[in-house]
Amino acid sequence: MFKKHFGTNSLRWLLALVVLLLSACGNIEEPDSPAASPPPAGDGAPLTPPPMADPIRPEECTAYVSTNGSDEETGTETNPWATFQHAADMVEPGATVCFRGGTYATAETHLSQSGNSEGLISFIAYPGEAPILDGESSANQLLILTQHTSYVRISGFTLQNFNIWGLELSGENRHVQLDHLHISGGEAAIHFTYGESVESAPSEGPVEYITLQDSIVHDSIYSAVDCTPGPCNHMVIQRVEIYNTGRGAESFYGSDGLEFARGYPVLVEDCYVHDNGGDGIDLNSRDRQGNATGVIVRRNLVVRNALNGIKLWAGGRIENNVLWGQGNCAIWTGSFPCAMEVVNNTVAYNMWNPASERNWSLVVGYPEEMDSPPVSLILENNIFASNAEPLEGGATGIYLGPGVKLLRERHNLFWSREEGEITAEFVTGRDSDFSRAEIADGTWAAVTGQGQGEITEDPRLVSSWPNADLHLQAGSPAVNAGSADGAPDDDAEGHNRDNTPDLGAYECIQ
Ligand SMILES: [Ca+2]
Ligand SMILES: [Ca+2]
Repeated sequence: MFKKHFGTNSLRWLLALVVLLLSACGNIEEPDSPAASPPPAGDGAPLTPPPMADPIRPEECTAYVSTNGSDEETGTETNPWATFQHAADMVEPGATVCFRGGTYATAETHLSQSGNSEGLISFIAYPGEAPILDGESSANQLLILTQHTSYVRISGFTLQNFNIWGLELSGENRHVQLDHLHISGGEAAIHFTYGESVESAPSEGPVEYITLQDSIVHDSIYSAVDCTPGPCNHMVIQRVEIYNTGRGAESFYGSDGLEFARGYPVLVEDCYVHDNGGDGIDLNSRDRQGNATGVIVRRNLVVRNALNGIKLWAGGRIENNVLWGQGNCAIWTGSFPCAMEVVNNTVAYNMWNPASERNWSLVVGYPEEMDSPPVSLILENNIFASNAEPLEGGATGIYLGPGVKLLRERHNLFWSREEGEITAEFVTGRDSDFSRAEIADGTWAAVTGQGQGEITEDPRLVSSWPNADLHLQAGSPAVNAGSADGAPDDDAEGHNRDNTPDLGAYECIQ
């Protein structure tokens, strides 16, 4: 009887109550789409189930593919085709090919028909059904958009058991919409552009105007979503969960969750990027001229990646992200000349894993690829706290390189390394390390002309490593401590920030 009446709603209320008891600032909102909202921080479990396609109406289907169909048939609902390849060869602009549920043994499939600006060609799961494209460990690739194939939508498929790439856009592909996909395995789940090496020019050209939304990609050998050599321009990545890539024998360098070597603008938002063997999000590593414009990385939950969490080499805005559990520096930016904005992020409990390397929690303009890359920096409303387990020692404050110019640095909270919260190599005439006390007593502000509203207290986050929850506890000194004109309108979870924004990615919602 108890079980019978203890339904889903009751469970939700109970969960909500537990969260409320834990923290007055906790997130108690329901996820609004399968891959949209990260689970409570600390829950490393993959988001399931695989996302389904946005519903279309059955009457929108113009052709059908079914596991019991035949390519000799006409592709109607009652006489469906059998293979993706046949459907791809038959379609014209405006076509909507609906795939019935079931597992399709799939060989390398080349999509060479384009839609146009009046009508995409859509390959989509039939409403409510789940087609699976299975390479049976013999196909090296599953879906290949050949050079110039454009105006295509691919939605609602699972791609599995391929050896190299699940989905490839080989070059000169534009206006491609990828959504509600579940792709696992291979060397990369999704590969954009083609070239001899990361350093070479793309042999089939760039890809541009691509959206990847509401999808799950994981367990590739190298980078899960890989744009090398690039460039990938005008890219939108939203609500994608990327995890467990590069965890095998080939792990670490070159095994990022999202790796775009070249190209911009790029928007990466509302993604959950976790437990990858390299970096979480790595953009513009080969854009050596610097000054990448329109690169925005915001509202992502970036957790337990073995190297850096977010790495923007050539500029951009990093906003409202939550980063914990990285095995190395959480945010690494500005290796080339550029403008960087780092605003309202919560960066805490990185480098606590015993396998971690001790490094700074934020790096801007480190002389590595270039001597003293010139970087103009806005650094505002962030929390940097408890980065690296305190007993381990090591450099865990933030690093600002010799070429950094502070446009605005204010309203940040520093609570990691008492003797060196900020290392500022551009400062001359004194030691470049600024202690917590020197931030608190105004020394940092006097030297730089910045540093208004800084906080050097424990931010009182909800919970620590290894089950970190970086929401603020009620009464945190970060509450209402932000700069209003610098803060984004909403927080990482879409809550409107008030006139007194909190520091970090989460506004405290009472
Ligand atoms: Ca990388
Ligand atoms: Ca507030």
